[in-house]
Amino acid sequence: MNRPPLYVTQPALPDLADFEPMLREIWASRRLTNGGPYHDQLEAALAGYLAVPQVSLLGNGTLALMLALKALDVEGEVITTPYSFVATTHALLWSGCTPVFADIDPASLNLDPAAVEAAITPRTRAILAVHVYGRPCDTAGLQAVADRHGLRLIYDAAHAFGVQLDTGSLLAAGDAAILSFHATKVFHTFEGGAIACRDEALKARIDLLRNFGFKGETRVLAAGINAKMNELQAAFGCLSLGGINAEIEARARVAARYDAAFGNLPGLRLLAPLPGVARHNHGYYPIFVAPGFALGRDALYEQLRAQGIIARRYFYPLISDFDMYRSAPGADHLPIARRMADSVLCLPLYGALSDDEVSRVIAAVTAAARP
Ligand code: T4K
Repeated sequence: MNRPPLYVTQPALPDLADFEPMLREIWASRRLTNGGPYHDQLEAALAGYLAVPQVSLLGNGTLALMLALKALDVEGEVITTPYSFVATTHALLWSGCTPVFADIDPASLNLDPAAVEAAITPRTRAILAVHVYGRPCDTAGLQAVADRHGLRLIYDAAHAFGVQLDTGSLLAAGDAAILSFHATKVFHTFEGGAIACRDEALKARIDLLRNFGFKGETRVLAAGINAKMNELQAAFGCLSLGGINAEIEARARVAARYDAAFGNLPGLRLLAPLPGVARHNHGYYPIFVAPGFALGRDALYEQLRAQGIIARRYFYPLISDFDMYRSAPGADHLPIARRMADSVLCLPLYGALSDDEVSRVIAAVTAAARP
């Protein structure tokens, strides 16, 4: 029987019929980009939904990282995590900064504040932390390190759309948090991104930088770039925001079935929920293949692939293991990050995954666990 492949994710799509009137409106108005009505509507809607004071829409998450660094005038050394998508570190190079790697905490898989503090030098200017898989960093611990040493604190929250702490939005932590609205994310606009922050003046600077640095028609105040989101993407975002809670709930149901099926499989480690999280977004479902499992991680990856289950090794290799980053400060001693990267496998997780498809993934992983 030829079954269609199951990918690690699939973008949620609203009914095309609901998008058509929006397209007609855009056609009729000929307002395609440069801060049109859908752009402004989405910016306001996201500030409300995400419960953050300021949101600036951008072309993608990578540009958001670059603009956050630029808007906060970050130069010099920036301490960051090796356990992320390569865009996190690339943004530092594009911004003329020097990445310095520090190890992660084994429970959160995010930067360990003690390791960050140990990596500080007189040239350190900022911390770029990632809420990997939408799991919150130790925001209080990182803020304390940043405050003690006068550093900027930027969060790559590409995975953390809609994550709420008991104390409020995770995106309110630090000087700024960046989001990705790429097609593979819980909330997407095909491509897209944003910066969330608390400071109105910082938002004004980001808004200037995303449009070439223009202030009005005749003045350019900074070496800005083109990082704008267009009206098609923004209209799509306005529409799909209406379905986001249902998408997250559907993902939560899939994750709960995986939890129940894999919780006691020998040699498989799942991530324990972190304290203080009021709402998770279920963007990813990582499992960690330990020595007690019947197969090694790569053998499991191949075996699932042969059955049309296209799991992904997010995040392997470590960023610090790519040739271009191998000699970066800190790259040679990251034992916890290395252990996680060598054992991780992200299973298919998205709202449209059917019960039968979830059963198919569970059956395949469970069968592989038998020696
Ligand atoms: N910071 C972090 C922590 C990030 O994870 C990312 C991006 C960024 C920053 C940068 O944000 P952006 O500049 O991208 O906005 C994907 C995404 O391209 C990337 O956005 C994401 N992180 C990263 C974790 O994953 P790939 O190369 O693994 O994607 P790809 O094309 O192999 O897609 C994975 C699966 O998703 C496919 O097998 C099928 C499915 N898919 C994908 C696309 C693009 C679809 O069904 N439809 C689609 O249109 O990088």
